[in-house]
Amino acid sequence: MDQSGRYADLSLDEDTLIKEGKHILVAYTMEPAEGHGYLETAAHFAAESSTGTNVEVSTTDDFTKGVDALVYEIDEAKGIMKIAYPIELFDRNVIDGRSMLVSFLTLAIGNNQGMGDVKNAQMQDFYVPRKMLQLYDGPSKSIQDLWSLLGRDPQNGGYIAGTIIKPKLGLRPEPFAEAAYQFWLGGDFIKNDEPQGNQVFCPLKKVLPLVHDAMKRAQDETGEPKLFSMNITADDYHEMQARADFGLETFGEDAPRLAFLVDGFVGGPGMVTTARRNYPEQYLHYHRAGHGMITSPSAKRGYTAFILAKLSRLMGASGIHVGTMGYGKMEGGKDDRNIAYMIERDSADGPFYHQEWYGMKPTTPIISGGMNALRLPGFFENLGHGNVINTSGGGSYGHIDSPADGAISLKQAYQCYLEGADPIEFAKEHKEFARAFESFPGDADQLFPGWREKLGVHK
Ligand code: CAP
Ligand code: MG
Repeated sequence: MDQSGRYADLSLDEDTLIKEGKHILVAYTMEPAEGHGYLETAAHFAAESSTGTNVEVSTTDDFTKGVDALVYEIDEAKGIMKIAYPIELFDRNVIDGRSMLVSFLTLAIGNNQGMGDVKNAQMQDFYVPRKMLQLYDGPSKSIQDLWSLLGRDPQNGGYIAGTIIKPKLGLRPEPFAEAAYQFWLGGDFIKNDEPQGNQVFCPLKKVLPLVHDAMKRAQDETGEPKLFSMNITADDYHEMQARADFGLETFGEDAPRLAFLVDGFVGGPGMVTTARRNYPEQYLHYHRAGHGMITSPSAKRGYTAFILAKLSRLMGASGIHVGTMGYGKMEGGKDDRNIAYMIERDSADGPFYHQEWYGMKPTTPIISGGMNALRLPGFFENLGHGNVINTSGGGSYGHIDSPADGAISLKQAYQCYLEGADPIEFAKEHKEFARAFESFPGDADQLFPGWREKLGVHK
């Protein structure tokens, strides 16, 4: 049934829709299934994503039609459709009247992902009007708070050198805490790896006190504050709270420097919001493991990594992994810097929409995945700054001298970028950075051909 007479109005003007501020606008790529017209399929998509189904129903009244989602633009050649969703469609909390991202997802990326007349559809961008933006939590803590906790200029604290306790799983409490101590002798920030929690070989209640002790010893020895991002991911929010409360109790006077990590993609908005609303004093670290199933460039469904990052800021993530923009091991390219700009700035352009954030706190771009000191200068150059958290697991624990030297090499990479120095020349004056060349010879060969001769290193 062609519903374009009801669920499409191509006369609508996007600038007017934005000025009126009564709709969330969404741009999708979409391919209709064989034998289905583009506008007809887009209209059905809008119906299923708002007030309709595949047939007319007798219970529809005029009010219903007033909150229909409407296709307002299509570009069949490019396979793009744009839909205006009246903000009244989105569910509001009974407890405080605020809105919830799960409602946006269940409509804008819900049944429409499995309809027979849609070959594929993927959300590419969305615009949130001011009155809707104010109904989402947004972050309670940001990188400014971390810079402050690290004793730096809270307005311009620069690069935060971090790592992930590696191996990903399999360390028992004592070696786990030792790995943390060794990195903290040179670095700032340690996160649990995304699956690390309360495994039987490394019980949380045994390992966390040892990690805190490692933090205290490292702080005493270096004279520098340290940060730990503790995984509180769990199916049951009671479990999340039990872990978080234990963490705060264990870290005691160091609790302000305890961030909470949630595997937010697999856990969903509910898990993120449990952390955001129950522990607003803690930096909320969003790990996105699993996102590749829909955000990979090879995917044509769901939504992109850009969307995920923008959603996470609305949910209240203090920081989210945004990939390595072609400089690390994960998928991605240089233009992914726009993902960072959208979550860290108060005004930014997405692929289709400009977004003003009206003072909503920024979400820190967290850079992780195959990074090491050699890859960082080019990364910073591409992004245009280093005001990020970088977690280099292999890049720290794979440094041939020590995890601490791995951490120092990361910080030196940032210094090299800030000075605009040639990395080879810089290496001649900075041992730990130079030793990163020997630690990661494959990267060195690829990034800095002839480095051995220039640095006087023989095989
Ligand atoms: C990185 C990492 C992160 C990935 C996730 C890993 O370890 O801990 O989970 O970065 O990807 O398990 O691979 P390494 P993204 O530093 O040793 O690579 O940050 O793109 O979500
Ligand atoms: Mg990991």
